[in-house]
Amino acid sequence: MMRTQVGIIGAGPAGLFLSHLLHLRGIESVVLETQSREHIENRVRAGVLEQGTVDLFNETGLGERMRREGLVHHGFELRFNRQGHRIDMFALTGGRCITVYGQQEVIKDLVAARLEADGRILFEVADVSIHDFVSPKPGIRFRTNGEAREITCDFIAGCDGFHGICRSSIPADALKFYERIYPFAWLGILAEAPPSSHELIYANHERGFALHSMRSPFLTRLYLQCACDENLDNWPDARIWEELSARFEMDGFVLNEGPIQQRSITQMRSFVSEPMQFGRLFLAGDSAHIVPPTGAKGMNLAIADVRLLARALDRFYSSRSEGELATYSGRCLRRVWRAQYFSYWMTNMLHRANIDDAYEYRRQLAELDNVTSSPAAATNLAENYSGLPFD
Ligand code: FAS
Ligand code: PHB
Repeated sequence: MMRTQVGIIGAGPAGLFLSHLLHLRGIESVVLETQSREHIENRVRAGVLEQGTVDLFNETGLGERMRREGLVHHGFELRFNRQGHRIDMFALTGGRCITVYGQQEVIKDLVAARLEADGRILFEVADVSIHDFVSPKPGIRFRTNGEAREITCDFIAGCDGFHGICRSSIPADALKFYERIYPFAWLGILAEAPPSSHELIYANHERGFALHSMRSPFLTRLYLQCACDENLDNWPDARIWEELSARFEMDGFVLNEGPIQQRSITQMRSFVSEPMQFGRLFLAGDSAHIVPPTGAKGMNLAIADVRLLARALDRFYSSRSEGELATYSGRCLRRVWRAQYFSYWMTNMLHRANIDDAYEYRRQLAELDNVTSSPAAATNLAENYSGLPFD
């Protein structure tokens, strides 16, 4: 029987950063992860860190490689009607910007920091279940190397993502779900090609949405809107490049092509499960909420949740005060719903849900014209995209 203070389910950005923050406060934790270390360190997902996330990583000793390899961006481009319009985040927000640094790099840095501090991360566990989390002595059962094991702890952090077991372990009548499913998905590729622009480009073309991002001066990350039931087999490289070029078309712009290293389809969903806590079980990140990736909020929200959870747990252990634990969910949800609003708004401004709806397309173009010509509208976009200051 293992014993710890905080049992953490899931070694994604939420679980690993929580474990790191607790360690800095002298609080013990154990992280359980179903996948291998190699798998989680190579899973290509998010790419954009908000200003607040970057500041937190620097303040907590995680920023060294991010500062060296991350790409600091002061703005990004909205492209429509074959014209590019730059949103100057840095100027509009008084100096806030984003850093492009792949989620897999964040995971590598977090795993390295935890293992260097003798943190306990159990990879490739199976049959994880959580118990007695309404009591002051919750427990976690799992199998590792075929052997049944158990951990007793004071608290459980459910950081196991949308498909994990923690949210579904809470009695259904204690939860309320809010959901929006979008009638499109993203086909994403990672290509060995130098970026075609030094910043991100979000394009709303009559053929549909496309996004140009990157991972390094040699790796471009690209997405194009596709059908929810799209089959990657119908997208040979030539078709992917042809469609992306068409959607980014603009005089003088050339999309650099190269070997495609990785390709995937990501479904688009908005989802919130309330409350984010039940007894001594606290949910953080994708286990409690999902946003469409258009606003680049998913990973940043996970970090914001565990920043509050670590502080609340520190108050408990340092002064036996349960006040911040009791209000954890409400305090997270204010930021979660602001991100839900922004991600929903940006997704609907940039994607063509119905390619035949001519009115909707002209309305979108007018919205884009407004947000790129009104300083007030552009400031609102810049403030949300670079990340709202922490409470
Ligand atoms: P995660 O899902 O990252 O981590 C949960 C971890 O728990 C995983 O490692 C999983 O293996 C593990 N786990 C699951 N069940 C378990 C169990 N029963 N026991 C133990 N461990 C268990 N966000 C963006 O901002 N931009 C993007 O472009 C973007 N693209 C994405 C593409 C895909 C395909 C997906 C799925 C998500 C994407 N996201 C994107 C969102 C993503 O970055 C998440 O917001 C972020 O990973 C959330 O982090 P966590 O909450 O830690 O959850
Ligand atoms: C990425 O680089 O993967 C990325 C960037 C911005 C987004 C989504 C994904 O909105």
